[in-house]
Amino acid sequence: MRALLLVDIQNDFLPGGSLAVPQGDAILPIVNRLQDQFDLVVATQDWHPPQHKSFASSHAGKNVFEVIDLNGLEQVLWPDHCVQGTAGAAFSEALDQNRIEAIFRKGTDPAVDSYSGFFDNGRRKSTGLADYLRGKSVTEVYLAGLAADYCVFFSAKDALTEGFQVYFIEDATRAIDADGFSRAKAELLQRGGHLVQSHTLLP
Ligand code: VGL
Ligand code: ZN
Repeated sequence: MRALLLVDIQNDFLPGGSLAVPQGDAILPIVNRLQDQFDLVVATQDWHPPQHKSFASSHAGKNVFEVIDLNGLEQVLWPDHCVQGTAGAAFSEALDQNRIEAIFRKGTDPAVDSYSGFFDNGRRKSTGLADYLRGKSVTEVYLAGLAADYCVFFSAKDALTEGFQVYFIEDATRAIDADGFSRAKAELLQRGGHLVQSHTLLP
């Protein structure tokens, strides 16, 4: 079975949002067209409590995009984003949501960030996504969403370590940082992942 994982297609990562990914909205029509080509569609949702430790505003004297050590993990400090229950945390109105069978929320622990939809950044807690997919007999995971160099990339890496065949739909993602995305793509290929373009999946 083939699953499409829609990563963090939320207002705060789209133009006008607090952590807008450049051209993030360009993926919306693609992602909507792709959904019918899959047996299963699942989404992740970045879902932080207020004053999450990944927010620069939670650290006096620190600036957005500075990197700090957070309990032994390297942490980029982000603008406040995807705060639970806010409009910024909601999925885009332009995203077709009818085919989404399950939503896995992440980043809910105030002290640890969670880029991947499978595990937190310290790999201490699982969201249950891998077992959910295995329970649905999924063997191939296709990834789309935002941001390519953070949450989509980390989700793809964990999907590989969980034993799925992984396909990163390059034009159905956009990155925060172009160089970071180049490195991410090289790493994914080196780990056995595949890069695909949406047109190869559409009729
Ligand atoms: C993300 C930074 C912080 C993402 C989430 O969805 O890529 N990036 N939180
Ligand atoms: Zn976040």
